[in-house]
Amino acid sequence: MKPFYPILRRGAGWTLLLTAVAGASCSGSDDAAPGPAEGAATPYVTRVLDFRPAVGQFVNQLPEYEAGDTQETMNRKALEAIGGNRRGMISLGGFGGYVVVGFDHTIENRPGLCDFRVLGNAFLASGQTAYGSCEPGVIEVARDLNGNGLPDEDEWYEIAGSSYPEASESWLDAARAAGNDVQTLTGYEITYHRPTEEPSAAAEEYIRWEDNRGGSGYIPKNTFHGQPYYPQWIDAATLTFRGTRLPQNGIDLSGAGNNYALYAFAYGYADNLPDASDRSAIDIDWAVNASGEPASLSGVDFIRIHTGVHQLNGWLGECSTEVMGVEDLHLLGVSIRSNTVKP
Ligand SMILES: [Ca+2]
Ligand SMILES: [Ca+2]
Ligand SMILES: [Ca+2]
Repeated sequence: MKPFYPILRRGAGWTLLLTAVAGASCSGSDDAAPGPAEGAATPYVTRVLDFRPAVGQFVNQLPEYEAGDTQETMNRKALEAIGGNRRGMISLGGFGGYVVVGFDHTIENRPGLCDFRVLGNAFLASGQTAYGSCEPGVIEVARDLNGNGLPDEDEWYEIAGSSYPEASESWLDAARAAGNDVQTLTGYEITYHRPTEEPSAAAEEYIRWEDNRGGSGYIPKNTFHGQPYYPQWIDAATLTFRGTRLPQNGIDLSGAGNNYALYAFAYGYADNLPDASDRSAIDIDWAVNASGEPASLSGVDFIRIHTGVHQLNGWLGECSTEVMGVEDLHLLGVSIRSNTVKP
């Protein structure tokens, strides 16, 4: 049976879901009026329209699920974490999990300059420039062209990062040699199954997944995180996510499964490079349509981030993108030339 509620297929169902969620959150006190607010613009997130992590070891903890929570209250908790300049953290779980955020103004696309960055907890290992904890999230942007205060299906565009539409990173040969799947796959789709029972200890065959390329497997439960990994406020028996999947960037330097280095992508992703790095900044000019052609947006009103890598990294667990906020670089007076980030 095709699940209705959590399905992320780009179609009417998703739009309806967003409408329902955003409509509900409009009654919340934190929610700014949709659209630009003259003179009152803040550089940060003011709305969380949809927080929908995939399964993962930090899910139901970042933010914390409590009995009785609903999609609306979890959206609010996500906003409490990453709204404004609070720099709390939400985890998007494994591949496909996502958050959709909005602002009290349109983030302007200034020619030749990067326009925003998504904050995360990525860092580089001591003394290293190539790897560390890099868990890239794919970024999509929407311009509210019809002015309804919501991101509609036909308003989304993907930020073409360094591995779009094909993988292109300096470390791909090493990753391939380590046995990684190093393809970029657009239109990748994965379905996770709610476990029939919650194991009390670590379990290898914990949460079953299948993709639309004939692949399948399990997300294990590890010894460090004992809570349920499947989002507890979602009743559906399966969760399906769809989007661009990036090359697997975790390489076990030990060869024994205990020292995973997560390699950084060159540019264009969330939670991939330290927030202070210019290469974490995004130029709206990189947005492309489904055919890979430039979207030519004058600005963006909504940003969607999903975990881009589908990989288990030994005791580190599944790759999961974390989000800590978004910054409008222009409102903060930060000038980063786009051609210094994307050569
Ligand atoms: Ca720009
Ligand atoms: Ca719209
Ligand atoms: Ca992270």
